[in-house]
Amino acid sequence: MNKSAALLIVDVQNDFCPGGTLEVPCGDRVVEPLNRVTAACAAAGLPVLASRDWHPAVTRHFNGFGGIWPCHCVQNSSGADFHPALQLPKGMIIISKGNEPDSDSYSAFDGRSEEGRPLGGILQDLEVGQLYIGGLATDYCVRASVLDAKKAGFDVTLLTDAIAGVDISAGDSEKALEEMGRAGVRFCTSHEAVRQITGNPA
Ligand code: VGL
Ligand code: ZN
Repeated sequence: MNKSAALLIVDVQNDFCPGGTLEVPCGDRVVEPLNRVTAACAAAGLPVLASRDWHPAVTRHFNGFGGIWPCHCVQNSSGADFHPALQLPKGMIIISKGNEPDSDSYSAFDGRSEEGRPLGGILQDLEVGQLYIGGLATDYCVRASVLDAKKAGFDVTLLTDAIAGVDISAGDSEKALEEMGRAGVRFCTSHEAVRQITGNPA
């Protein structure tokens, strides 16, 4: 049986965008290319999934409680909302992660849908074989989600114009891209992805 493709949008939330509490430089630049691929998927009937960082107010992930990060993406806060310009098609699946107060849960594969189903199982049920992935941040949640997707056996394509990194240390995103490349991840732009999805020149 032919397995289908799907789009996984990682953590495109207000707190990771300009003005947010854990601002990724130019984080909002991912929105337009992601919307392009989302529209192509919606038109082709392919699943779109969006992960969100969904932390309790007290978690070891935050610097007030032993972690390294400023408070961000607290459950039900406006900082945890998806960026307002991100287009989310009807029927898209939200994956929440980081709800546990003891873990960082960078990977979307640590997350669950609103019905409590893990991402890996959802993708299996949808008979997804190929994942296009983009979002925030290249060196943390995108990296972890991409590597987990490869480990789980998916054919993974990273959308190179739809990612942005935190780069706490200069070069972190570069290193993450090299690591993903070594793991066998493919790279393409949102325009190339649209061409692949629609089979038409875009
Ligand atoms: C992320 C740092 C802390 C991410 C989440 O989404 O990449 N980064 N929490
Ligand atoms: Zn977080």
